Amino acid sequence: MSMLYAWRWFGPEDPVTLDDIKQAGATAVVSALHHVPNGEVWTKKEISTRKEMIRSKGLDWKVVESVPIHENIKTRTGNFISHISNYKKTLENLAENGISIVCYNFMPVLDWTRTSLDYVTQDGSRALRFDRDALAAFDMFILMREGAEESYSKEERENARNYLNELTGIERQKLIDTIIAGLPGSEEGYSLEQFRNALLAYDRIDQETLRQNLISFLEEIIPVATRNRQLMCIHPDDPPFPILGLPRVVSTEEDYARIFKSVPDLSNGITFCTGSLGVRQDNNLVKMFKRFANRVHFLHLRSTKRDDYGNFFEANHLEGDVDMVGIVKEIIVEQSRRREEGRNDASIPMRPDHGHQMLDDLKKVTNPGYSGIGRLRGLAELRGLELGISKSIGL
Ligand code: DNO
Repeated sequence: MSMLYAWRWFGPEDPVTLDDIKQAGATAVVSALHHVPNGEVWTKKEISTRKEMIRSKGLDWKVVESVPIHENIKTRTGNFISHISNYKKTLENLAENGISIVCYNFMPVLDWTRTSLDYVTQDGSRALRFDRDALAAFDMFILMREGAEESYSKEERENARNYLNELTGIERQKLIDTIIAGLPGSEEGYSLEQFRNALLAYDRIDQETLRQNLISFLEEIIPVATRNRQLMCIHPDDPPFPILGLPRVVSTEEDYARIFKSVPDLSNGITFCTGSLGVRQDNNLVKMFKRFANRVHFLHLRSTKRDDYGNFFEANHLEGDVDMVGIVKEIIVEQSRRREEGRNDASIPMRPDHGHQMLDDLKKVTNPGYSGIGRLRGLAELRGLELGISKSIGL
């Protein structure tokens, strides 16, 4: 039995079509109703329309990524009570449509963050990259966040200043857009002014408060998911360390352990994203996977390559710092264990996460990280890896 090969599809506007996805070797789709404003209920009708669109091409809408969490829920301010009740209603409506795996994240203000979307790698393909000096330059000298200097050492401040001085006006604007205009799948995009205000909402929210807010949210929604036999899977912070003075609570093994200890139900699970978690040297991914294997409801497989300064770029799927061979072996072992237990979630849904912009995709406008050919390469490599390991260990 193999993983369930899935592919993220952003909906009818996605330049990579459902027909393309079938040819890539995926049988399932990961999708979301991105047009529904964050915080509103996804109606049964809207969900079934999307589901039927996918089914008509012979594919299955297996995972929702993401039902976004409104900022009011993260900060427990404003209308958070009605937003949580809408969230529950959305879960009910998804369950009625037979959709049982729901991915989400609890990153304050921004979903995933990069500073460059077209970093040229050694072979000429383009990758996403995170550069600490670029982020620091944005933070201190463009956004001019109050107190930002305190987040950086003297050396970092100087490096950031030098970085900024090298930028042309166009590059500077590109940096701003990359950080705050919203990467694919993010439900929020901001102007600089809006962004400053959004950060202010976290002025009095430290790491422990944010963690408590997450747990309070889980205490409300996990019982609903359990009743509906749904699996919730929280995506790690990307990058998995604090940025822009914001707290982070889903970056390490200890963070996950605390989340699961507080709300132990099995439907409180994880989107095991090797690329996000792998950015931290102190995250031992194989160890983490083994510890939480039972709760891995969804897999994002990709790799990153970091340097000693804390910069990283997205490497080819089987290269970089992630021990993909070790992880895929553990996935196979876990799937076999579930099969023996007679669990109906023995085949874990995965998607090849991100990919380089390469070959023909270099001539197209693509969703950064989500071009067709780069992910096709990733999926092909990962399927081959799984098959090879499976055969060699006889599982
Ligand atoms: C980036 C993605 C994230 C992810 C969300 C999950 O490519 O992995 O946008 O979908 O953080 O809620």
